[in-house]
Amino acid sequence: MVGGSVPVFDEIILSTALLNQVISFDDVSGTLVCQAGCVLEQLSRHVEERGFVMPLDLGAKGSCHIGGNVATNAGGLRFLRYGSLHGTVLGLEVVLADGTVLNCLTSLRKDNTGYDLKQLFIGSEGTLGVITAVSILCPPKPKAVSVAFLGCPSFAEVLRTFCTCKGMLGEILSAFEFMDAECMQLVGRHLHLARPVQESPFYVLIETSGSHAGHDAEKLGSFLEHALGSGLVTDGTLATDQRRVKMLWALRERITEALSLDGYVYKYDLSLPAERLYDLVDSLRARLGPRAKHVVGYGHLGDGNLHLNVTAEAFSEPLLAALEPHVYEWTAAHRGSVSAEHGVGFKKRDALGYSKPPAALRLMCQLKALLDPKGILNPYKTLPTWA
Ligand code: 2HG
Ligand code: ZN
Repeated sequence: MVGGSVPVFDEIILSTALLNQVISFDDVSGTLVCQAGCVLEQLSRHVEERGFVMPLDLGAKGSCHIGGNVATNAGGLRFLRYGSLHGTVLGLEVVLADGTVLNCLTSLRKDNTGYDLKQLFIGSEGTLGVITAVSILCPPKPKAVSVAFLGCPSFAEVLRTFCTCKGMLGEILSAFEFMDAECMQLVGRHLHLARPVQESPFYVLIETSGSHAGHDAEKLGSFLEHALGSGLVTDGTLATDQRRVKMLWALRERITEALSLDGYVYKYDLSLPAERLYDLVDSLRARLGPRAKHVVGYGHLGDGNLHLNVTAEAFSEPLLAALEPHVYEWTAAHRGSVSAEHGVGFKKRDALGYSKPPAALRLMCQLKALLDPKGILNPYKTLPTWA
């Protein structure tokens, strides 16, 4: 997405793939300690066998490493329920630029001993140190998971559905995702996934996870009755068995893949106030006209995170110039973030100023100079070009 892990000039590539051992799992607290090269899906299986789940889940789970997830502060599909890795990571082992092994691999929930150093490395994209091991808090595995896939007549109804949902489902709500009609057309066209509900301008995927299937079903049932009865949603389907839950999730999780089969993709990952989240998609469609094949909006509405993607037959400078800096200026004007969950990497480093004040950028550069004075760790990434 942002080229955070892509070598561009003269880098040496380190692989942590052989650091793939689970070190320990405490089944009272749910704390997993493992090496950085463990694949997320394998860790998920490991903790699920013990009655827990990983606090993060993302489309790339079959190949991504936990060390990379932490280094990039990956968001993903469980963010709404379990929050950011800044909260769930309890400790890290990191190798610093001078070779020092910084062992902060604690498993304590509370440790208020001055600066919380591990936070510096979460989301630093490997620019301040190399994460070699992670201690992470896993919540108990929910006993019942249900997914509702609904069609909404407009974005205003998507927002109202979200508010209603928070009110009526409360503590069992674990994901609230949305996608527009063009996303659905693209997953249909390129991946042959069937639309599970009537055609609508917008779709939402709501997941609930709880400890009592009967209790969750009752709550979800009365929410759906209300949503359908009041016109918030025009059609919907509900899944509780694992196979159908997965099938409904695939419609949302595989949008990225469908887009990549549509042509060249310009990708933006923005944090915006939920009420204004879709305005940018509408206004870009009008601005770009037939120059774009598709302008789509989808994402983690529950986290205020829009994935704005524009497809075209091929890369073109004029189209890029119509997108940037417009998208960033629009985001800054609405006090959003130019990178919600995918980080800065190589591509976004000169857009940082739209989301961070100069004093914050200076401090980032000072930290980089302190921890990596020779600039050997993931060079050309994360920090502004002028740094
Ligand atoms: C998702 O939520 C990913 O599907 C990818 O974060 C977003 O490709 C994208 O724009
Ligand atoms: Zn995402």
